[in-house]
Amino acid sequence: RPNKNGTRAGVTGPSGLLYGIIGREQAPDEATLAAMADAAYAGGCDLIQLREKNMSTGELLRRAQIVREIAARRGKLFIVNDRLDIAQAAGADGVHLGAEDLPPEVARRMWPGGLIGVTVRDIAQAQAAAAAGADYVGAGPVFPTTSKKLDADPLGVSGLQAICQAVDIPVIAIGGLTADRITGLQQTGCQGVAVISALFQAPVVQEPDRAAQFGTAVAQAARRLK
Ligand code: TZP
Ligand code: MG
Repeated sequence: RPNKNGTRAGVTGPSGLLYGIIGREQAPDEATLAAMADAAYAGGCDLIQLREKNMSTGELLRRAQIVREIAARRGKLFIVNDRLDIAQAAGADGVHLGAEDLPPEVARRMWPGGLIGVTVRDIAQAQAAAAAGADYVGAGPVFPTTSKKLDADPLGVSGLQAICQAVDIPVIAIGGLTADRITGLQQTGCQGVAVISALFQAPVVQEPDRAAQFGTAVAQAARRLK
């Protein structure tokens, strides 16, 4: 939903955005997914992306509906990875697309008001995503990560900065990010950070008493981004 500036709610803003990514490796069953998503929002996530590979459409839709409901209750954003159809069916705010998914210009035609994010590994891909109508790019991996098998070398802080300088849309850094490493991104111009393991590594979020503090260090580091 474009606002007056032509940007969309949520990904632009004065403070750094904390973007949590969760899937069945972190939350195997629906009750755990609900508890972890709720804890993540409580702990400072502005947005959660549901990222599931090789899951049946029915199961994915149910999991998307669970996170959608929690996001709505907390007034936070929710995005589905890969699947525009599931994102729309669940009433999500948007979809995140990679090289093997719908091209962003096609997704934009299908979903004019959706929040559309695109994975990029270099400047050329970032510029192409911006030209195709993406609302933000996810740039990475910035650091080595064990959460995804990747053939690309890490961008490093300077590679991330180069991408930030090359596009006008928000850049969300991803890959191997911890609170300390996020603090090291302050000069890059990235708008936010996307995080899997530093947020969702068991057992922290599975202890209800710790939910309130959950993610606080990561969230505080993210807030200090531009
Ligand atoms: N894309 C690039 S790195 C990555 C994805 C999905 C994984 C990030 O996970 P972590 O655990 O925060 O390094
Ligand atoms: Mg994808």
